Amino acid sequence: MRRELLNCIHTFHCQIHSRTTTRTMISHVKCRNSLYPYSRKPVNRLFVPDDKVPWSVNWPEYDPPSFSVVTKQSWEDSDLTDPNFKPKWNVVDSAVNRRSFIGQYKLLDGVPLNIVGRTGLKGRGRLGKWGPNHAADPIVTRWKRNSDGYKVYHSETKKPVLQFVAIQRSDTGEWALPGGMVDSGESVNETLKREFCEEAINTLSLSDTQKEGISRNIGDFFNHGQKIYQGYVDDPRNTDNSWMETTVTNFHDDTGEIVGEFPLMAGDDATNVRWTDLNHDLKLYANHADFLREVSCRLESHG
Ligand code: RP5
Repeated sequence: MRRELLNCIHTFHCQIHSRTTTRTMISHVKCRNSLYPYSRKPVNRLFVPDDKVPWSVNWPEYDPPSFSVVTKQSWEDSDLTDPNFKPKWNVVDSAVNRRSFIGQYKLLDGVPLNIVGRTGLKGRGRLGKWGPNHAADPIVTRWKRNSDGYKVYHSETKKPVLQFVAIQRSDTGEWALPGGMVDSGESVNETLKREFCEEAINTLSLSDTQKEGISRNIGDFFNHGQKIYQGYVDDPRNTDNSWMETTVTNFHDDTGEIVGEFPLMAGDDATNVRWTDLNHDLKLYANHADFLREVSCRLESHG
């Protein structure tokens, strides 16, 4: 009875999910009403109730604090008051993608406005770009198997258990997908593979010959992904003027003989890496758990 109920809930959830994913799966919770993450001094956001999120809702007194971290890295946008900085919004601007997957974002006094709505904080926060900051998130999956190589089925739902590669972020300590920013001029496919290799296999520590070997082995695997989502990320770093967007792609190793056999080693921005069982109550960075739910529905796994 309990199994039937669980399966029924899962099926219902998947039906709802398939109607809402990719275009409208927008969550805007972790970037509101919280302390801004990992700042030396606490940065408080102004409280933004649900009904005041849309910019179209009149709120004349809205005057949130401002916070921007300036590191002077080459990929970082300059201050908008810099006369030499002349970004072109809503287009690909000299190899920097300033378009949003959601649509045209508006500007207020020349400053981009968060495409989803208010966050209670002005400025660029810790993000490098004003407006959309584009990332790519690979979801690398395999079936959980027992020591004899047979798939493991969940005792209650009787569905096969899926495992995915998760990394632990060095900044917040939260578990997350091994994603990262799309570099200027880089294709999303290149980012997906590069970020997985850097964060989950630690290719940055390998010699060029070792890197080439790995690249040959997993190159083909990374050419056959299933796009899961393109759009806004509910990232705790988002502000009223800077926000994360991502392309999420699932790379599934059905036999477990390709990437499933790879020795994982955390590298770059990751302090830990592991194969993680997919479960409905996973707590992950930003809204990464939403993306995994979609994969679970598509592959009909437990979760
Ligand atoms: C999230 O931040 C994205 O989904 C991606 O996982 C990540 C990219 O930022 P960094 O890990 O490069 O900081 O919003």
